Amino acid sequence: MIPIAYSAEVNAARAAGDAIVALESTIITHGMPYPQNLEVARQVEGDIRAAGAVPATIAVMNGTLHIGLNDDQLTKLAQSKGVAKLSRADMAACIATGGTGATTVAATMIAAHLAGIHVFATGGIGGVHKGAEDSFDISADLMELAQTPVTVVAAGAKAILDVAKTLEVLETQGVPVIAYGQDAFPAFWSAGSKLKAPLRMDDPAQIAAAHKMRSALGLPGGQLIANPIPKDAEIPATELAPIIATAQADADRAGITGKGVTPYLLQRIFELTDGRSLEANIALVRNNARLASKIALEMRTKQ
Ligand code: PSU
Ligand code: MN
Repeated sequence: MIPIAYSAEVNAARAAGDAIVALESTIITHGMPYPQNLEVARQVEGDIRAAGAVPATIAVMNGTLHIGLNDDQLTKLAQSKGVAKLSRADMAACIATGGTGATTVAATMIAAHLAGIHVFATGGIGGVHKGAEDSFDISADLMELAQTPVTVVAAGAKAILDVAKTLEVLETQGVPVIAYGQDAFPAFWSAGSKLKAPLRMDDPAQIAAAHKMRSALGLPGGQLIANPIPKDAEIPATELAPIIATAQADADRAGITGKGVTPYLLQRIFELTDGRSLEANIALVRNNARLASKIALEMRTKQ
């Protein structure tokens, strides 16, 4: 038996067959500093409600897998220090031993699928890190997209990653990568990039239809929807490149490895941009929540 707890609004939405959008919690505990993390978590949930869907923030707390958090639980999570970062490898151990942990994209997809939720909004996915040919640091998020049927809306992949290699792995794994409303694969803090996305769609209904067609064809796995950051919030890639290089060099010098790499780089870039990276991050997560809500509504109406 899985110790699983649904929030009141998610429970009601499940019973009524309403549209639900899953949200991850690592972005809260490891991706943004307090108190902005809590403000953003609340804003994103509000954006989803305003769009006519129901938010389900996912986390493990004291051995229970929560699908949807109430405001007390969200606040507690946003304030906690040293919370575990859970991916496919460690989620079961955390639940079985009564632990507390935030879910990454991979773990959130697993939980969303268990709960019958098909759509999930986040900021950026994990990917192939620069220097992966030596470190082998490739996020489990990519393999999860290949096996768990959840459509994930993100703003592309961060330039802290090797984005070209990330796209190669996604192709190898058979994951549809769909840019929304443009040809280029968006570069997280910037809307455009030199890389073309393998697929493009301009309509949330097409994205929902493609998700269902995968399952009809018997294909496992989900889809990655790459939604460009709104133009008024973007930071030019040329401005960020030297900052990312500095952050990467600092991480190497400090000997950061494994799960520590992504949170370290995000925090260092936040410091080096005087918080501007966070402003952009907030704008793009909210934008992704709005698109995910539209997709979730389409999935429901045509079921
Ligand atoms: N990328 C971001 N912000 C984040 C993360 C990635 O721009 O907060 C988090 C997500 O939870 C993602 C995880 O699933 O980091 C990937 O970590 P790793 O590279 O260790 O797999
Ligand atoms: Mn990693």
